[in-house]
Amino acid sequence: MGMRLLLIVGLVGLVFVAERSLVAAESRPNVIYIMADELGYFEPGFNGGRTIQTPNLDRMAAEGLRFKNIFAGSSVCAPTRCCLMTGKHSGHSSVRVNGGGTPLRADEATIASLLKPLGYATGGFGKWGCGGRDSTGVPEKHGFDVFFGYYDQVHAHSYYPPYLIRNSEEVPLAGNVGTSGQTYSHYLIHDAAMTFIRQHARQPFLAYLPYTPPHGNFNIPDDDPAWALYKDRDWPEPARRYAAMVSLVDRQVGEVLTLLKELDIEQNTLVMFSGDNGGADYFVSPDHPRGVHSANKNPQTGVEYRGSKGTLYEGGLRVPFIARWPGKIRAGGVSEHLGYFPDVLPTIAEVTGAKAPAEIDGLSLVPTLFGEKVAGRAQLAHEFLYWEINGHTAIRQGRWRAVRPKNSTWELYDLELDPSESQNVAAAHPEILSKLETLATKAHTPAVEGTFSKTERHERDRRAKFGQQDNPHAPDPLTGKKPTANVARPVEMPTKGLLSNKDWKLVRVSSENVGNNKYARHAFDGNPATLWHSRFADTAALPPHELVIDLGTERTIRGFVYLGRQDNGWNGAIKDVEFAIGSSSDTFGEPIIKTQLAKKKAPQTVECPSARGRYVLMRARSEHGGGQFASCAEFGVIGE
Ligand SMILES: [Ca+2]
Ligand SMILES: [Ca+2]
Repeated sequence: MGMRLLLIVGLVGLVFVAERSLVAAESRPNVIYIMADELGYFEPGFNGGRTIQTPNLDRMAAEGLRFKNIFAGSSVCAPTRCCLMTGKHSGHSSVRVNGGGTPLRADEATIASLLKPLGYATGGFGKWGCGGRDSTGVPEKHGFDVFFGYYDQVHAHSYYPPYLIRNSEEVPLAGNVGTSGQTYSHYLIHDAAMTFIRQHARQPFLAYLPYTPPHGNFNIPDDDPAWALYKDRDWPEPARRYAAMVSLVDRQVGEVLTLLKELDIEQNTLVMFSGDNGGADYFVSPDHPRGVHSANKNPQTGVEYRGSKGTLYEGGLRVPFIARWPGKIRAGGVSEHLGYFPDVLPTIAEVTGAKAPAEIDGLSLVPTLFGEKVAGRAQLAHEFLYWEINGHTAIRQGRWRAVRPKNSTWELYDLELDPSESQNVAAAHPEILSKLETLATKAHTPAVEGTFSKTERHERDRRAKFGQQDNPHAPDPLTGKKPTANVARPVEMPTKGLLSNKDWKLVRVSSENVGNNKYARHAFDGNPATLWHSRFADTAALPPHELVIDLGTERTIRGFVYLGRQDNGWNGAIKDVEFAIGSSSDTFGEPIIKTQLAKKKAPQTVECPSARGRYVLMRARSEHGGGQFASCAEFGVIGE
């Protein structure tokens, strides 16, 4: 069936359904959509997870329908939220970059703007990510009566911000300075969501709960009951905090379901729960190359999904996804149906009697949710699923999946034979690849973002991550603009005994965070306020992380000096490290010294046996936080 014919069938189906099942105003159902930020596909118990306790989600899945193949709209936070809210895929959506506050256009319909005219109370609680303050994308201009939480995603990096946002106004949080404080923001967000549901129990409501946990910082108060479940495990602390944050969300989902029962509205409420993008493979180690919690590796079969958050392989896009509606959705079902986030808008439109806009890419999941008999029609299948982000492109059609990584050529995978995308079969099936390429080319249109009327409040929200909201000279925490301003009193490197770095050249680096201006050359530019950081903006690079430097001429070397990052972050503080000296930049022998660095701001000297060489290598093997990053503000060489 050609794309056009399928499209026509799809549109006719939508119009037909919208008219046939127009829901009587007095019986319109409530809709709750809960989304955890970064939850990996295999992490919840209902998808096989073994390290994290999710009893409430497991019960919700058992009482409802578990989708095995519903994919995220995109592989990072903001673009995926845009697809969810607007029903468009990422070749048609407006928010396609992950800067944090990129706005929806004023003219775009969202799930909330469709439901509001039908008499729905519409509330959002958590991380918006579809437009910063004073932009065309703010939620209160897109159908939400109230949105409480974070508008900008950089603001949302902190669980102790000095304030949260409610309908573009600041709500102060007592005792918070950005990096720490007394008021855990997510408790307030969840409380506000519960209050909203309670207040609107007697009228139809939409509650959109894009909760921030378990997205890092990996913070949860020590007195939270979820922390007690993991505090004594032998994982790095961030891995324990992460698990506790997932169990926190699990507990809160349980509270929402209990509240529905208490209010006697669970028979009239559709609840959906999902992750937002593919798992990030957090907390990797030699024993756990795909992370302690195995986000993209089936703990039961060992089958892995390639890639993780930020990529467009399966691991970047697979999310846990369940739906529950007692009496409407049969309990304990499992669906293989292939769909993605753009399907959520037409699904909610159909169950509420709203009319979905014509230009969306999603297909209602109602026949799958309620059964084709009840729905009175078959489930429509997508002709293809399409994704793009940061120059990467991917398209899926049935068993076939074509992926074009940034600046590379198309790859083709047969997911039926090769779910891990390990064998590129492009050469064996040129006709299939050619067809998918054509579809992908047609699916892409240039992004048209919304706009800001002014940016001061938006920039203030981003600085609030570090409690720097009142300092207009502080740098943007994501872009690093004005980097020196972020460092009040950077520690200078010692000069005595160090070789001059005037003629040094960077030979190579394992990865650098170009998107954040944290270049490798910053590790020896003489400015302690600038730093090298390994890549994390789109996909995280895995350790080891290396810097290779050409000293310009052969030297006698007696040691090294490491200066950790001087801003407020500890992310990237190197723990296990080794240094090597060579006469060629291509081959280094055994490291001349292996040691551990401390987590501190002061320069750290590592002495080594005296050796001669022109090239030095620093190899970071682990980070103090147990994460996959490395950073360095300055690197010095002791010698003559
Ligand atoms: Ca995310
Ligand atoms: Ca520097």
